[in-house]
Amino acid sequence: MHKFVYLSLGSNVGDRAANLRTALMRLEALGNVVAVSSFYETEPVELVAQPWFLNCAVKLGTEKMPRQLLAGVLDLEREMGRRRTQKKGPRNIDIDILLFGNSIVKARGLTIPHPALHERRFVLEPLVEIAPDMRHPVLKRTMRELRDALAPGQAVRKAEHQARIPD
Ligand code: PH2
Ligand code: MG
Ligand code: MG
Repeated sequence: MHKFVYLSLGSNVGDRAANLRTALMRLEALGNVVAVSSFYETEPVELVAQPWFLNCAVKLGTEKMPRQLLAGVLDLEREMGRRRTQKKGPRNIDIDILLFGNSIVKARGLTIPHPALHERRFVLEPLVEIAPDMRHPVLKRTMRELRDALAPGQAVRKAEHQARIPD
C-alpha cells in the first residue's frame, strides 16, 4: 500500500550539501521524493563536540514496509561510505525515519515515530516547512505545535544552498 513517510537527513563530514543531494537522488530507489525542505545549518546536539550539521527533511512516497525501508536507508548509508564508529558522532550521511504515515512501530532497532523527533529543533524546523499540520500519532500534536513548544536553544538557521527535488 502506498504510504507517505518523512525522513531526516544530516551530514557534518565532507561536502555536506553534496552528501545531502546524493542521498536525495539515491532515495528515488526506495520511492518518490515528493518534497524536500530547505537545508539548515544546525548546532550539534546530544554529542556537542563535533562540527555543525547540514540537515533537511524529506517526504517520500513508498510501497515499502517499515523494516524494508529501514534496510534500504541503511544500505544507502553504507553505499555512501558511512562507517559507524562513535555513536551520535560525525558522519557524512545519516538518514532517520521520522514518521511512517500514521503508523506506530516498535521493533528491535526501529521505533516510529522517531523517539527524539519532538525534542530536536534540527528535525522539527525543516519538517514544519514541508508538513506543518501533520499530526504526531502518539503525542497528537502537529509538527508546528511541537516546534513551537521547544525550549529555546539548539541554533538552527536556513542555509544558502537550495535543496532541489531530483528530476
Ligand atoms: N544527529 C545526531 C546527534 N546530533 N545534531 C544535529 N544538529 N544534527 C544531527 O543530524 C544530529 C545531531 C545523531 O544522529
Ligand atoms: Mg540520527
Ligand atoms: Mg541514523
